[in-house]
Amino acid sequence: MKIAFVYIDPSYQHMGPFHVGIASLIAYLKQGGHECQFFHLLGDTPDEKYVEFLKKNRPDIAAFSLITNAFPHLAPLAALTKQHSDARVICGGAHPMLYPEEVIKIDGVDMVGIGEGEGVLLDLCDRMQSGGDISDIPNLWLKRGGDIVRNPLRPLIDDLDTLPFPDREVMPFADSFDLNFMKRGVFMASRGCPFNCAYCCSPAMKRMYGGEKYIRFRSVDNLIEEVERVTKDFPQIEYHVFHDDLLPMKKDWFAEFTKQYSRRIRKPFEMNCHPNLMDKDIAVMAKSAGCALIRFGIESGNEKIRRDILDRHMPNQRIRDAFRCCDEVDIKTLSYNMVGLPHETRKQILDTVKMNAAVKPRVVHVSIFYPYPGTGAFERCKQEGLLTDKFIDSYYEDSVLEQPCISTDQVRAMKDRFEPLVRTYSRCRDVPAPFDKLGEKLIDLGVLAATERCVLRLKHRLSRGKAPGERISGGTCYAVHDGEVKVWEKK
Ligand code: B12
Ligand code: SF4
Repeated sequence: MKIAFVYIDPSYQHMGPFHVGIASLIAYLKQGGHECQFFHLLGDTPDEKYVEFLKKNRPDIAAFSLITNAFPHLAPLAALTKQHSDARVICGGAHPMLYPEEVIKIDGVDMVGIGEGEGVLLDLCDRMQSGGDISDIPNLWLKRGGDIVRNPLRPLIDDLDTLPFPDREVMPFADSFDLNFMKRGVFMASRGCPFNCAYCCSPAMKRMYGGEKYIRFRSVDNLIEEVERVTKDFPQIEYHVFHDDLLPMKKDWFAEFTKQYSRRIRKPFEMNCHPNLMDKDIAVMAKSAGCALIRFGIESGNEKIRRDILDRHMPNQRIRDAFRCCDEVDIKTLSYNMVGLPHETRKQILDTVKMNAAVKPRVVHVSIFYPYPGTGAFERCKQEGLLTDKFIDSYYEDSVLEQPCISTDQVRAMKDRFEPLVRTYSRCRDVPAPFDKLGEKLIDLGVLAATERCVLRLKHRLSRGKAPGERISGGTCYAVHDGEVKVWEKK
């Protein structure tokens, strides 16, 4: 069978055309004897280019990988696929997994893959090839006559080492190196996360699988073998990125990983960690293996918002300690932050700004809260009537919430001013007491008054040609280059 993977990527910013999930599926299907093709569909890709791709490659199956922000692009693409090819259309990925009913309804979509995609796609290709019946494949939902057949979930892949390494040819991995300093290898060592943050899709997927063992790790040997191979195949690579939800989740595994990584790879790397998991041991192990950057979710600097809205349970001191552990061994840090959370006021956003000013991450990442269907946060926003039907391609641009405690323009203004404010509060903290506290109070007052002015300026900029929903500020990009974490503004 010829299967064409389409990566709908409207908010493409700086990461290039590599998608670990699709690369895993391609490797699995190739191993099963099927021919895979790939189309990277960006926000500005003209329809003609996609039609040309279909006509040239004549796939039997068009497989769309979708996150929520890409979903509104699906209907016209499914229609184009049907109009210009004989391909059956199947969708999978985070959004179809958590919202299959909505996806299967779309005209032109024949099937939806729920859960992990490897087994369902291989069974589908094999059965279509042999002319067999496809209606009872686990993880597959399909249209049959006027009905929808909803097959149950198959068990999760228990041993991730049984999977082939993600394919880096069909999806042109080397093309991602064209972008600035981003000469990096990209890997996943695990699937799943033990935490239950209300805004995240990971717990929603875990719930879908009930009591099954959701968190799985590849063996260190298996992972390091892939890293070695990629380092050798792509000598341009300067550093490696582990996209796992939390790479140091299991201390023993991480100890073994860092030991082998430092011996066999010797390149800087970056990873995600959770403040609750971070301690001196992890920091020392990470440093010994060449870790250049650790990314932490602060998300909100206000304990009440974290606990009551985000289901992230940790005191402020824990966050400060986690960053301090990294500072002590000279590992740079990145903080993820959200503004415009449900019921969040400008003052509470300032708590997040101040937390960043206190822990001084090398890279500050800020986005506007976006509730993903299937998550606890989405349900809450829906129940409380906070959700609008606005569609946004990227959560750097706009809020989909409407709430009395803060206007959308104020959220956008706070998002736009977040990083300069972190710098300002940070400078204030360097002033001796009691002037530091006094300075902070004055800035608080200034900021709350100034956001009104910012909102007016923002409106002025919008009226000069930036439509609502278009990106206002570029935000921050970073990469490890010459062993240092370099930061630059997105265009
Ligand atoms: C690495 C990562 C990134 C990387 C790389 C992107 C990528 N897709 O590889 C970067 C940093 C670029 C990124 C960016 C973004 N990401 Co991201 N990312 C992740 C992360 C941490 C891991 C993805 C991964 O590799 N998973 C492992 C693989 C094996 O799983 P998978 O991709 O889901 O694929 C499996 C199944 O979904 C299925 N499948 C996938 N495609 C298909 C297709 C078919 C036909 C079938 C049948 C099955 C199928 O089979 C695969 C193998 O089993 C996930 C969280 C997570 N733990 O999954 C978030 C996640 C996917 N990202 C998310 C978001 C929101 C974004 C951004 C929009 C953020 C932003 N505003 O910039 C962008 C969008 C970029 C884009 N267009 O894809 C959300 C998506 C939520 C949602 N409901 O849509 C997630 C789920 C995190 C979250 N908040 O909960 N991301
Ligand atoms: S720690 Fe990260 S990956 Fe885990 S549930 Fe929270 S946000 Fe999701």
